[in-house]
Amino acid sequence: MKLLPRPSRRTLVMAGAVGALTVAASAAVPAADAQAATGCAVTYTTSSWSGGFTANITIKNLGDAVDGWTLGFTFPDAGQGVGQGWSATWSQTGTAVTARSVSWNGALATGASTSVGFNGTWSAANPAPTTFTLNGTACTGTTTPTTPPAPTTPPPTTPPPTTPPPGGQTPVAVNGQLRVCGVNLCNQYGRPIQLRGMSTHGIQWFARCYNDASLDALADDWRADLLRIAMYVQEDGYETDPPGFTNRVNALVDEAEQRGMYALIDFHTLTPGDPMHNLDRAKTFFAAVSARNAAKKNVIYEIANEPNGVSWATIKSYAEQVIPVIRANDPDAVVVVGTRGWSSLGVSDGANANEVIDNPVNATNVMYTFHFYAASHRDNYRAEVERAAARLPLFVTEFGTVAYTGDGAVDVASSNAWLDLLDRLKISYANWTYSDKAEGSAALRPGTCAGSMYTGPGVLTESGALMRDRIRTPDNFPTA
Ligand code: IDC
Repeated sequence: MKLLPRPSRRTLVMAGAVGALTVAASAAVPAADAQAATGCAVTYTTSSWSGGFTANITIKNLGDAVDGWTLGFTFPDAGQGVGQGWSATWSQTGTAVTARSVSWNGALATGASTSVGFNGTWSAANPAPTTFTLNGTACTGTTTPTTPPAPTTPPPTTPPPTTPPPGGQTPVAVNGQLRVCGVNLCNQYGRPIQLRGMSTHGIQWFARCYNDASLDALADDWRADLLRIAMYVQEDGYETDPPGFTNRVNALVDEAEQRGMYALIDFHTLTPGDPMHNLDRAKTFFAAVSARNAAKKNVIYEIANEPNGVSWATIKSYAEQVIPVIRANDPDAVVVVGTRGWSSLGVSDGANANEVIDNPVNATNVMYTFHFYAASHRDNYRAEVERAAARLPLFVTEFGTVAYTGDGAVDVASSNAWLDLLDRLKISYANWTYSDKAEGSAALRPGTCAGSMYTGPGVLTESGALMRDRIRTPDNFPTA
């Protein structure tokens, strides 16, 4: 397993409850002082790079239960600013920042916590705020002074925001609520459609790549129909902070919705490959996201990225336990189920799609996942997809133009052969990845996400240029 280069991380913990004070560095939220009538503890963690940062904030209510809250803090440096935020309504006046709770996280019982965050900018320095208030009560505490990392390059100049008014109709406006009809994904008119878009990289590592400018570029410049939100469960993902990752996914669902794109919520299981290892987590996660997003038309649920080392029977059993949790809240949403052998329809395990055709998941409105990496998977996989597509609704929720490692050279011929096949069969797809990781599958050149430009020559890799060319052609969605 390769180690990822990580941005610098700092964690500060501030706690206060009627004089009680806990200050620690790199620690979890301290235990609550339950006797306090008002009080709060806040952790403020940043991942910084030159000119930008992501802040994740956990708010713990140490006082009586509240129904609706306002978090306040002041940036120490005049050059610090809040950009895109999530899980709260953010505003800034001068250096004073306010975050107001939103409908689903306003109720905070005594001892309960919630997570919010934002992508920010800084120029001279990026010190953490030293004082936080919750509903006007100071989360009293002091922080260890910290020195921000020196900028490695001059801060980029920020171009004016690129949020053109939606020109024409967006994919979600045209197609509305989707459903499976026969072996196809169909729109609100019952007509088969194909969605073409991009997958995030792991949101635990590449949060900085998903901001207003990058998502505007995906919707307007790439004309993508679909954003897949890859939420790893292991590898520092969901299991480390279920409420925080749930909030991040929900915020990205909203970002996609605002731009008229579909959002594919990917429960990115990979290692271990048995989805049953994460069954309880899956039930908790999907109960939360399906309740919160039930009224939206743009959400598709992908319940297990790549099962591996397990039988189809086990995957089917997992699906039949998770799908009812989703249906209880969001009865009409499409659910995509992973398949055996890293979602190869069993082919990478020496099997084939017959095990699914002969023993499908006992649920309606379900599709099956197929993944490929063009430099590793060629004719025999294409033949099986073509054969299976006549019998099963397929969704290519992830594929790469490179080798299965996610790295190496783009295989242009194989990638185009695959994309021609998917276009012909109207199979929807998301390409791995819309990120700037230094690996062949990433669409953005390394360093792109540290800046604010996501369009124009200069930002795309070879894979990114190929995928943008394929994705931005007209959709011609049927409307009757
Ligand atoms: C890879 C990423 C790589 C990261 C690794 C971590 O490209 O940067 O270090 O995950 O596990 C998949 C998986 C997907 C893989 C991708 C490439 O769904 O998580 O991403 N891949 O190896 N299946 C086949 C290939």
